Amino acid sequence: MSDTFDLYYWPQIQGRGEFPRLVLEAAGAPYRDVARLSEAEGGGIEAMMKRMEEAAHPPFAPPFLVQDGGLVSQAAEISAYLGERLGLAPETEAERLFARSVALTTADLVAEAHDTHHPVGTSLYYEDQREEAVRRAGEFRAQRMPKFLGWYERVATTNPARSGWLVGPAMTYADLGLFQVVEGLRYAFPRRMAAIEGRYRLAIAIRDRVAEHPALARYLASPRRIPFNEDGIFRRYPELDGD
Ligand SMILES: N[C@@H](CCC(=O)N[C@@H](CS)C(=O)NCC(=O)O)C(=O)O
Repeated sequence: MSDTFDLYYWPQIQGRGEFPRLVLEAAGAPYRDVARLSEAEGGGIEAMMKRMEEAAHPPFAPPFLVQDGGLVSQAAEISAYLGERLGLAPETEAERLFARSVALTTADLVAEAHDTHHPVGTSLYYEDQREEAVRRAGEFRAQRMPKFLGWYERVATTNPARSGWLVGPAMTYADLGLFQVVEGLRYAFPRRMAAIEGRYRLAIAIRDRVAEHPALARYLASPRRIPFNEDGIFRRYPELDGD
């Protein structure tokens, strides 16, 4: 089996591709970020679309991963697939199942964060749904952010391994997902996060420990880490933030 992974995702944003990318980076795995390569290198967006069209198991949308001709799609499933093969998943079956549940819940949070700026339709411009976005973001800040962050806090608190990580005794892809959503929420809702994140000490401590992981610290300081921007999932629109 080839140990090189081909990750396919939109080249201008962190988006959902960042979840599997963090697993590859943390593990130090050899991978190609195919849509970010030049056409001469066999990359680019057209190469990504072609790969999707030709797939026997077609993904609905990027991100997807190709290894040895096999294709895995859905950010949470790719993260679990990689984590379980690259030493970033727990060992027991019960913990492996729960780590997947955590990653899927993180995907739910990502979808809700996206819908704060696109509550009416993904295909419409933000400017054409700003009013609804303000209302949706208000509910997200008041109800959903505390509910999701409080749940991560509870998961870390009740982890029987008492490791300070979300699942089992060591850092897993589930913790990398928590890191990414904390970073995203801090970017998109800086005022709200400043007001509430002190309530989630264990969850924020996980974010900090992930950021200090040597391979990830190198990655985060590198040009491979695309800055957050207003084309991605987590967008900074001041009118959507508040205490
Ligand atoms: N549930 C999927 C969602 C994939 C998805 O929505 N990808 C976005 C980019 S982040 C996309 O390209 N969507 C195109 C579309 O929905 O038509 C996942 O978590 O991977």
